[in-house]
Amino acid sequence: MNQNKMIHTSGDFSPEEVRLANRNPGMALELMAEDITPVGMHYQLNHFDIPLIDEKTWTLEVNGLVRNTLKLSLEALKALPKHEMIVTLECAGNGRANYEKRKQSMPWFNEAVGNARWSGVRLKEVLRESGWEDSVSEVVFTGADQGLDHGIMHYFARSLKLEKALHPDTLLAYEMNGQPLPVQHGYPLRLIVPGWYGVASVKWLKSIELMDHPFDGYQQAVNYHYRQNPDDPGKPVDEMKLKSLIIPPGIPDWYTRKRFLNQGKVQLSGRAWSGQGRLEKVEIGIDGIWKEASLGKELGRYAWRQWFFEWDAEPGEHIIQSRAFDQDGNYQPDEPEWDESGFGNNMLHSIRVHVDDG
Ligand SMILES: Nc1nc2c(c(=O)[nH]1)N[C@H]1C(S)=C(S)[C@@H](COP(=O)(O)O)O[C@H]1N2
Ligand SMILES: [Mo]
Repeated sequence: MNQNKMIHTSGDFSPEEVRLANRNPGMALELMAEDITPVGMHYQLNHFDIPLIDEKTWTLEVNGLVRNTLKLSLEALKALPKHEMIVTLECAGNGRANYEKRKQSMPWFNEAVGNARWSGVRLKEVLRESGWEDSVSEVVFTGADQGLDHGIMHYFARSLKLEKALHPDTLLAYEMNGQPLPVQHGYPLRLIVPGWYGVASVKWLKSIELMDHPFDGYQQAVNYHYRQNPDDPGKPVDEMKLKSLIIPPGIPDWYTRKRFLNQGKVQLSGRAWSGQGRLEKVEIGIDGIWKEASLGKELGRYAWRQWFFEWDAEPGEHIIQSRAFDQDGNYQPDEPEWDESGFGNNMLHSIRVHVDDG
């Protein structure tokens, strides 16, 4: 796996990490007060340069082991039945910077998440038009963005097993929050694989290829695997793990982001989600004493859920923590589980606050 050799680091962030952080904005956590993340506040993860696509000349090609090769305009796609879903997307690297030893990559703390309304056409509607050979097992999605990673030149591409591609909620989206896809989120067309980490949802789609063998592209076969060590063959990153986050209460100090509150009743809130759609409850810990939060309304099978917790804040320093539980009794760990690439860190969220008596 030397194609996947990684540098781990502690402490100061490198200029490369800061540059990636500037190119890939996160969601300001206070925006979790909104059910739907406004377009400009949704996190972004762009591996290479954002491709500028002209919708007049763009087509989606569907090829490979199909009965009919297709070249579909955006208009042709829009003529198919429209499907809409509210979907929480999170980057698999969210939480990477919270590791003691982090991989040098995009240094997310907790902000690589957003919840949007995506609409478009079910992928299976398009695959029904192309048809496929009996031998087809895998579907490859290629974006228009190209670059190098570990010396390998490629277009960003990912695959799904045929069964997942045919799932009624696997979507080819041309709208986000009721508007044409913004350029940074994949204009004119992107895949949305709800419940899975964001990497599956290929942006700037230019082609879909049906194959009878596993796809060996870099972002599929090498990158985006959970690994315990560099030689570990690893397990592919797919469903989003159970997670919860806290809207930082009170007011911040500009530079340190430390939080300041007045004593008395504070309404704490945040969001929780599970890629499997099996969120059961959220617990809030105040200085290590845990109590159950109440849950807000369900926005949909694939959407985050708001939680609320009233806290009677007493003067002093406090640690506020949140952890979600699923219907199988799993809950977020106290410490990150090790991963070579810093993928899938779903440790509980902690915020330190200072409560004033004034
Ligand atoms: N073509 C293309 N698709 C892509 C990416 C990319 O760099 N290129 N990044 C992926 C990753 S890692 C994530 S987390 C999501 C981010 O989607 P967003 O920027 O719309 O939030 O897009 C995925 N799809
Ligand atoms: Mo990602």
